[in-house]
Amino acid sequence: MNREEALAIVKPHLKQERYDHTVRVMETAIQLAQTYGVDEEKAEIAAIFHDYAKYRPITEMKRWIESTYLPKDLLHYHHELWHGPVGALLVEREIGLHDKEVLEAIHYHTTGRAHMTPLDKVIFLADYIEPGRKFPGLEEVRKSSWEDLDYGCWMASKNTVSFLMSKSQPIYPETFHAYNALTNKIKA
Ligand code: DGI
Ligand code: FE
Ligand code: FE
Repeated sequence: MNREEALAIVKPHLKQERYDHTVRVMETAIQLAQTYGVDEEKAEIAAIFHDYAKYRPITEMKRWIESTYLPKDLLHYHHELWHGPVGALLVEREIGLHDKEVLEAIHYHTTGRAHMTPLDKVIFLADYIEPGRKFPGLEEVRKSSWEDLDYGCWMASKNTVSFLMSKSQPIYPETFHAYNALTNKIKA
């Protein structure tokens, strides 16, 4: 599947603004992959499909979580977290994409996880720093992202955890696991 085919498949599943975000994540992910020696084709395809399930009805995502191998604890957290794991499942089932590394990068793109693969990190960070984003502290993350992949991910993860805590939001365990693992890695 080439870039044009993949984009044409994903487009009807997204609103225009989300499609535009997807294209920017793709461009950013390819640049990060080039910078850090990560497989560019995998980065491209994972980025194109990372938000595949973003607009699935909450009830449908809930059913997929209940009826498959997906972690049940997701049901106790915000439904915004569901589109990554459900997206990975549906990209495999509906698109027939079976690359485990690509599916895992899609699965964990919102929360991260402990010991993220280089591809996980490229997608996680590209989603956070793509040029259309506006978060407090983002310029600093953008700058670090081109100097040190772990440090960029650590800053993105730290900002997300701080933001969620400032809003008194529950934090999913994988989100903490990502932050803890990255903190230990950059201190080592
Ligand atoms: O799908 P996107 O909008 O491109 O971005 P995303 O997949 O990173 O989703 C972002 C949202 O997910 C953002 O509002 C922060 C939120 N989020 C990330 N980790 C957690 C979380 N929300 C909760 N409640 N808990 C988390 O651990
Ligand atoms: Fe997302
Ligand atoms: Fe996204």
